[in-house]
Amino acid sequence: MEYKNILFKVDEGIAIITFNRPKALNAMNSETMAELLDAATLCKKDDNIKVLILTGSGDKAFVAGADIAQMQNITVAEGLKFMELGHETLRMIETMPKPSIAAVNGFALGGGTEISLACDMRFAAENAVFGQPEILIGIIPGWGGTQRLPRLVGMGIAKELILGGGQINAQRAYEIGLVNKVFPPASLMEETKKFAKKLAFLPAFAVKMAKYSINYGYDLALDNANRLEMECCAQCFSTQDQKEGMKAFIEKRKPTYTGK
Ligand code: DAK
Repeated sequence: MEYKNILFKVDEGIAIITFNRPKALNAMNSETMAELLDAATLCKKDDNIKVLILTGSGDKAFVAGADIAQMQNITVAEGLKFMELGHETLRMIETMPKPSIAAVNGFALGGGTEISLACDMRFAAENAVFGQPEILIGIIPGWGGTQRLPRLVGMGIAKELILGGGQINAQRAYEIGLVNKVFPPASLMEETKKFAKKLAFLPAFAVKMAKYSINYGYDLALDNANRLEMECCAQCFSTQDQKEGMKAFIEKRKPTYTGK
């Protein structure tokens, strides 16, 4: 697929998808969402890609929401189609067997916050702004905001943001656990890549099992979730990386992982 609204590059096992409609503050129209789905699917399938980073072009916005100009006159059926495309894309990113980081470099409103919520981690520039302002224009979040936000920050704060439509800065996002780390804007990408590199060198199967256990255990009853964790952990003993990791520990040297 030829990309018009995103940039996609891969370097040393780290894929970077950059939303690239700066004139509309990288607002997500259906074309951009289809491109994100395509690029993220490539990341999921390519074993050479270890980590995915999502970010926005320019210094003002990550994604300023779903494209209001495109949405303003759509029908219920068209709205449902746009929502399904978004949900399919974000669920795929959320469950892909490798970590994803949203590097939020400015406005992440509405769909922008929702995209970041589907990533495993959110790193923010000091000038980042989060919020679910959909209510202010007569709708509600349509790409998982009403579900992922309460799971991450709790029901009370999620309701404050979704029902009130307010915006919060990076510091507040950090305080409520929406954001993992905050950096000066100029060092956001460098710091995100540094962390991604660390993840990329870890044993891939263990990373996959850890993410799987967290994702699919979260909504289970504790006994079932613990059973899932046991199965995931036990599977790690089938890998060469587990043998290497433990051998290297005993021999007091750094491990060399092969992803096998
Ligand atoms: N959509 C389309 N264009 C946008 C946009 C957006 N979300 N946000 C900004 N732009 C465009 C502006 O229209 C403007 O275009 P021109 O006038 O220059 O042609 C350009 O980007 C620059 O924006 P501003 O001039 O407004 O820049 P400011 O610095 O003054 O303000 C801002 C920045 C981010 C505070 C402001 O642009 C703003 O409030 N933007 C809208 C934020 C927002 O409400 N986002 C939530 C959108 S709703 C669903 C699927 C998904 C969703 C819901 C349902 N279904 C399919 C049913 C999710 C919905 C949303 O995300």
